Amino acid sequence: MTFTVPDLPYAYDALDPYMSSETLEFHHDKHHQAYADKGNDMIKGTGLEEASIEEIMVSSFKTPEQHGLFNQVGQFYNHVHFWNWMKPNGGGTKMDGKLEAKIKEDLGGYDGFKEQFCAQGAAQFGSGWVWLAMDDATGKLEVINSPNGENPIVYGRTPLLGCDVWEHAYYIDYRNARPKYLDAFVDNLINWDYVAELFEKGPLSKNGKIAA
Ligand code: MN3
Repeated sequence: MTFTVPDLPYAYDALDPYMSSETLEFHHDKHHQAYADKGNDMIKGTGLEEASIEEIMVSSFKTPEQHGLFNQVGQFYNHVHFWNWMKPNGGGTKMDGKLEAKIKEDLGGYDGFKEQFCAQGAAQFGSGWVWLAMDDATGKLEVINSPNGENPIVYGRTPLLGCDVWEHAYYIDYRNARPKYLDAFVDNLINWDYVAELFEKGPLSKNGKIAA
């Protein structure tokens, strides 16, 4: 497959003041584009050229000599979804009823989710991500963090929501205040409609996207 960066689903200034156009221009046009370019370069000759992106991630993650490829493709994938995990006037408690009930059951409701998501995001040492993920085996929702370009897929989980906590995601707008960025992301940016859409689809390993 060829990695192509999709356009942002909103204008560069649409997430102001919580995420500036300057951040989105650098993050989308430079960082995401670089992951695509390097991924396209590094996949040549690996035998994974025809695989799905999920298969490429799972396979290259397990293969030490392909970790360089994994990092680029993982980050490419994470950012494709990251742009969709945000929207103008997003965040807060307004979400699909089924998703809301599941978050209540597994995480203690919105407040429990927010507390864990912000704490795990702040606790991720160095570059990485914080996730709301579904355990493919049990269907249970959980909040986890991961380093660098890793994501729940390589841990047998399905990502429903992810927040980029690499410094490039927030340094222009929040400097070193990662907790303030996480607070703004949860309260003002989350696109719960997209989270609900992924939740409805269920575990990736059970809907044929990746081998169980
Ligand atoms: Mn990033």
